[in-house]
Amino acid sequence: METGIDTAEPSREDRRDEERAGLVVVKPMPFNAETPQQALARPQTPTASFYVRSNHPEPELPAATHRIAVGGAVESPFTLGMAELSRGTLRSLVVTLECAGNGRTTMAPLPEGEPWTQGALGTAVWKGVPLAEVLERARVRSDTVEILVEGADGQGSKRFARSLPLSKALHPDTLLALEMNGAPLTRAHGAPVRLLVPGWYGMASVKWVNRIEALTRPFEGHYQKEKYIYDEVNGRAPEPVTRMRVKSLITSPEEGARVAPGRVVVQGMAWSGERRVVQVEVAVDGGESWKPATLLETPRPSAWVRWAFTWEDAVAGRHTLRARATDEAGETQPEAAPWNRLGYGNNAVQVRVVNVG
Ligand SMILES: Nc1nc2c(c(=O)[nH]1)N[C@H]1C(S)=C(S)[C@@H](COP(=O)(O)O)O[C@H]1N2
Ligand SMILES: [Mo]
Repeated sequence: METGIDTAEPSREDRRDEERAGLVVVKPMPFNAETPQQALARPQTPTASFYVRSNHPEPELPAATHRIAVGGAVESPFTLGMAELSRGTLRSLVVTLECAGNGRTTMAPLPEGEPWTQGALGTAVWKGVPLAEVLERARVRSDTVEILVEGADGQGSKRFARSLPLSKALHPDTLLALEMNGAPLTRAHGAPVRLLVPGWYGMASVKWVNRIEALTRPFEGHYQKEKYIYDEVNGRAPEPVTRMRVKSLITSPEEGARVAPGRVVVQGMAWSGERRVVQVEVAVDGGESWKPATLLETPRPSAWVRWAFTWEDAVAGRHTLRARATDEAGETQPEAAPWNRLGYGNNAVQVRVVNVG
């Protein structure tokens, strides 16, 4: 029977459209999109809903033939295929990734850059081989200070490349990741291999890894020195953007939601770079009446923790809810994050408006 329905296998482009259907598009080309609010309420962000931040069009690297060149200040340079890499020591980690520009749109005056609201954020299970294992095989020379990891996207001086201090590169949790949420990486998230730097803002987790190089001098490329720096903050010298600042998010009730009077359960997430979150507090309406929320799981480093708070006697009308996280180093979210020219690291307490009644 002729149904008019196309039963052919979806084309690669159709599949890409599907992959992107769950996202809030910020820019179609290069593709940049936020995780939708509802997906942020889940303990792990489904890959199809996980934000995408790409500075250039996405390269397409065939897993079967792609090789990473490992060289620079090493005794034994080599190239590494994906099958060989996957025979290394595989580790799985739950890691929260947040773009350094997340929350930029609520900084004033509005900085330049992609207009991220609060959805350049997600948590996934990542599987890969420690970068340290690859560096060990290359035998990094003793005068090495940084490890450069280069992507396959962007041209010339705008090729996406970032360096890590040797200590962070050698950390056992710093992975060359091949999988996300139990499946091979999708093209948008860096297939066939990306770096994963737990606890650091997303820019460190270089997608589409092409080349790894041991450096005897600090890297000064565009994405190291001109972007991803805290620039023009009260006349201080620029500082590199590294670890994710302590932050929290209310996931329920959703923005603008209407809820019944009485008991309202407020829920959300909280995270802080490589550190554990130790406390989340909630304030109903303005002022300083912060009350402790309950952490719903044992906090782990580098991943968000879910929390809940019971708002006992919500009365009809419009109310504001705020959440504020504190980490094991005693750092707490500020009311306003330090303004900087490129609008990075906005971990200010957020205001959620809800209607009761
Ligand atoms: N090669 C390459 N890697 C990259 C980027 C990029 O533009 N090119 N963007 C970085 C930034 S700024 C972020 S926030 C994360 C986003 O990862 P995702 O798209 O998988 O969410 O990738 C990082 N890795
Ligand atoms: Mo980012």
